[in-house]
Amino acid sequence: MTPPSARSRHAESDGALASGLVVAAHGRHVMVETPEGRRVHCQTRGKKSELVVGDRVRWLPTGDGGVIESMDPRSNLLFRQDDWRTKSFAANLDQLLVLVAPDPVFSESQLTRALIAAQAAGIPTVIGLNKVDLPSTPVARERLAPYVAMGIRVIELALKQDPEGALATLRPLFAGRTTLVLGPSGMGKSTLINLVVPQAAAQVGEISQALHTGRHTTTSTSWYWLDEARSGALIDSPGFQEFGLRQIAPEDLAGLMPDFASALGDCKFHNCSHRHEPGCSVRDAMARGEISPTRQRIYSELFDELSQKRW
Ligand SMILES: Nc1nc2c(ncn2[C@@H]2O[C@H](COP(=O)(O)OP(=O)(O)O)[C@@H](O)[C@H]2O)c(=O)[nH]1
Ligand SMILES: [Mg+2]
Ligand SMILES: [Zn+2]
Repeated sequence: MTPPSARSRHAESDGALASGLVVAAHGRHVMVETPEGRRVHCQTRGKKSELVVGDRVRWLPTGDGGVIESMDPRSNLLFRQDDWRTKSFAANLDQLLVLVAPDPVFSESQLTRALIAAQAAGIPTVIGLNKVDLPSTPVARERLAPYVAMGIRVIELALKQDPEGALATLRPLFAGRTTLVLGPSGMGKSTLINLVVPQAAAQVGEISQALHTGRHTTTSTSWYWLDEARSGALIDSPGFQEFGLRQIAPEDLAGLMPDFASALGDCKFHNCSHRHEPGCSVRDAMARGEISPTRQRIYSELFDELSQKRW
């Protein structure tokens, strides 16, 4: 039976609930921004919060703070699933920008994993090749050619050497949208944030103080407004070592890799793994040179990884 206190609490809160956007989350502590732009330090009722940056919530004002009562349904959630834990990046994204560069050399496996996670979550992705002023740029372009061929947009940037040119490319891409920026360290993520976000440090400084994270802001996910009107936003997520895709079944992998997906549908075996079976339309496409050797290797490695039992 529902205790009377819980029932009345619910009845009371119905009329008084406010809406808001989660701009930072740390344990049970959540920073909620009201539609007017006021930031309220809220707490969740449960022990641990599932809320992530980008979530929309209903909250109940309590003196100087608030209590989260519910979360609105998400349009999407980008997350990675390592062997033992799920790490959510952010929710309700319009797009993902993955930043790479010729130097340090980026991992194509990490890039592919981010693209697969985004595809599985239904989030459009753009690849940003930064530091195109460097002499090794043609090598990086060559490595990205298969991604261009499979229909992914690749934009070229020289965030440090040509900030004006970078802004001309990025402003229309970011305008009116919520964009998560991901990238291994050293690719230019901080340079990008500082270039496009007014008062970047100030926007996150007070939050980490208020939530008592006691950690440097780069270790938690940050929300940045791009304009006074708060119409466009960037989300900066901390770097990662692993990018597990345990949420994906091996048989779904090919369908989430566009170069593989376009070759699907004509395999002799309905449960074809596209690795050694005869009469495989994906392997036919490989033989015709339509799928790059690197992508084939990554597919194989991922297929094995996702096929392994966890226990
Ligand atoms: N040559 C070159 N270096 C850049 C460019 N953008 C950023 N960098 C440098 O790359 C290094 C890493 O940049 P940073 O923004 O800290 O990368 P983060 O680790 O992804 O945040 C710094 O030394 C930057 O000055 C660029 O367009 N060209
Ligand atoms: Mg950085
Ligand atoms: Zn096949």
